[in-house]
Amino acid sequence: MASKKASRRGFLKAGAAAAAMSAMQSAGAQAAVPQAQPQKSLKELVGYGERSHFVTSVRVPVVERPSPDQFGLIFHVLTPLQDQVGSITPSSLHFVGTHRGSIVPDFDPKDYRLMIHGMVDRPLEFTMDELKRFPSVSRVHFIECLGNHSRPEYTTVQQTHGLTSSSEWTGVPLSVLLKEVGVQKGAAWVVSEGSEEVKGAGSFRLAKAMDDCLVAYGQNGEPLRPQQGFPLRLLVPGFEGIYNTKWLRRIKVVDRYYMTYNDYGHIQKDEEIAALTFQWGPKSVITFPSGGQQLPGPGIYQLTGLAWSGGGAVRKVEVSTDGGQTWKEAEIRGAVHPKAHTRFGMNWKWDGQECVLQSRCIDELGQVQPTRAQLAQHFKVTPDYYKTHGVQGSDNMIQPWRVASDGSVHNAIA
Ligand SMILES: Nc1nc2c(c(=O)[nH]1)N[C@H]1C(S)=C(S)[C@@H](COP(=O)(O)O)O[C@H]1N2
Ligand SMILES: [Mo]
Repeated sequence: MASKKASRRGFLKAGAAAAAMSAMQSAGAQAAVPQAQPQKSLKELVGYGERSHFVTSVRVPVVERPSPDQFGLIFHVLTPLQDQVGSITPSSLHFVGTHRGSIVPDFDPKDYRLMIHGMVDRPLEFTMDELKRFPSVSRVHFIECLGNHSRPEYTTVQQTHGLTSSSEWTGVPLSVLLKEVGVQKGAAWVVSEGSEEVKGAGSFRLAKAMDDCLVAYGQNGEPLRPQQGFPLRLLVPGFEGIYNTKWLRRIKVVDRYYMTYNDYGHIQKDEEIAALTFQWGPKSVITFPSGGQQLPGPGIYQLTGLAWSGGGAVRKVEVSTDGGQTWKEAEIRGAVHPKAHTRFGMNWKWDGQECVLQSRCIDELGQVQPTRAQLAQHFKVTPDYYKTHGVQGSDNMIQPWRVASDGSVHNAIA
């Protein structure tokens, strides 16, 4: 290994060379022999590709409830954040928010209609083809379910944070469609409704609808996946997941807040907590090293993770490797989009001692991701409160990971 005086570049080179050496030794220094992939149907693979069978990363159900359950229904399933590279979630690994007992509907886009009505001059129904005659926009945004709570008993980042994913969504700005129908004076809220049995309806302010919402038919370069709302969903960027109505069939412009199915289990008496369930605060998590992973030994690693905020773009991410005593700015490694997962990373040398790793996101509004202790102080509870209670509002608290001296990594929420 290089001396202390060596440049960082030289040091990294030496580290990489040592790592390559040990990898070769353990492989018996034999070159891999290329082998044909087992293929299910060559014809199918010509039409639509498949990942390598060596890649096995999968979604898993939340700890609390199996999916599918005994009735064949899907509850929440979690994105494998620990395996992801870059900042876009592959569509097939996008988390799935529960549809509360409904099956995923199977709509023929030819028969599909979106209706916009209520306090408008010209109530209109749009076919999919008509929607595609409006200029499209493509934007990268995260979706995150309010159920994304970290708990001491969760062991992996998939369990603590897997109810968030980020995609490039393509569609028509809702503001364009609202101008088309002509919003009347006195209108202040919109109600959006889905098409499955429980409808997944929700209300939010007209100001948000006119700002950055999208009526989306595309996801990562192709039509939405059925589990994400094929053929049409609403994107309410930065807001709690529940507002992103899937299988969107109706938007009603109204003059007041409408109680909807979304209020079930979400309505809050405390105004401050209620406000916290609209827009996500700044949030981040280290995905490597994270809970359940194993470091082979001391040396240089790429510490990496994702940061995002409902308040806009990520301005910077800071990382602490000493339990929060000191913080260092991480590198942003990839594109920065407002209200989207943003990849960060840093070169990190693990000396083999037990340590606690944490990241914190600072967004373009200057909002700083809080620790559990800070949140407890704010809500006037002891930090122990969160051992047995959920977080008030949405959970954007800093996630600590403890690296034990044997290289194993653990959830350090205490
Ligand atoms: N129609 C409909 N839309 C819905 C829901 C629903 O049950 N029905 N669930 C919501 C919830 S709670 C979340 S978190 C997001 C999840 O989006 P995803 O499944 O595409 O990840 O969808 C929202 N949209
Ligand atoms: Mo959700």
